[in-house]
Amino acid sequence: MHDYQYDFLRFAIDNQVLKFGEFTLKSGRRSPYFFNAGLFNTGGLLARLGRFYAEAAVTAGVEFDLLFGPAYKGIPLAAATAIALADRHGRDVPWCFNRKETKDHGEGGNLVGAPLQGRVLIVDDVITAGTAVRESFDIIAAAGATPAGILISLDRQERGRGERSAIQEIEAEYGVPVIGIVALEQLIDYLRDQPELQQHLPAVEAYRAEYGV
Ligand code: OMP
Repeated sequence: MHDYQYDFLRFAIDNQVLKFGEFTLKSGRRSPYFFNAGLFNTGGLLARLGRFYAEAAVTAGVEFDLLFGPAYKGIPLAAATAIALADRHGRDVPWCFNRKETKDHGEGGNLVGAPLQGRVLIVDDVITAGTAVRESFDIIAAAGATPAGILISLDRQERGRGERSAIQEIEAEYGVPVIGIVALEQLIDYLRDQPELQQHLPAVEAYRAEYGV
């Protein structure tokens, strides 16, 4: 595990973005943990979050020309990542986002920000079964741009529609990498290392045995 991954897990757990308990997921699965990126809800938290995203993108070495934040949750994440890339990595990368509703006045269109072109890195929160992220590929294809990868906070490493993980399916289908700041694997290692969190390990491991890959 990289230092930034360890720091990110501590950051997410301390701020109760990553919680343990019983949660129903979008897929209907009952999970013993949940990651709610909406709780990075102050300027300071968002600034720190952006630095983790930027660090993960740079460490992965993926080449991209533009960041795309899918509405709604990807929008502040792409903005925070763009700021951190400029402030911390000397890279002033264009970014844009979509709106969910079509605008019929003013500048029109569903895209806001830099033109959606070149190699596009999608910035989002979590991938479980991979339903949400597929829409972004359609938007990128419709604009004639090329997907470069997906950057997310947490890869839950769960089976998607078949036996492979949702992320393996996406990687195979679209031919791009999915970069998680952390994955379930690192979360489990982290829980093993923290005496006060070890109580959550059995449920998380049982969940991985049932739905994991
Ligand atoms: P999929 O569309 O199944 O990949 O689920 C991704 C979405 O699930 C995210 O964009 C969230 O809305 C939600 N989610 C979380 O935010 N955190 C989690 O830990 C799990 C989920 C989820 O419902 O699977």
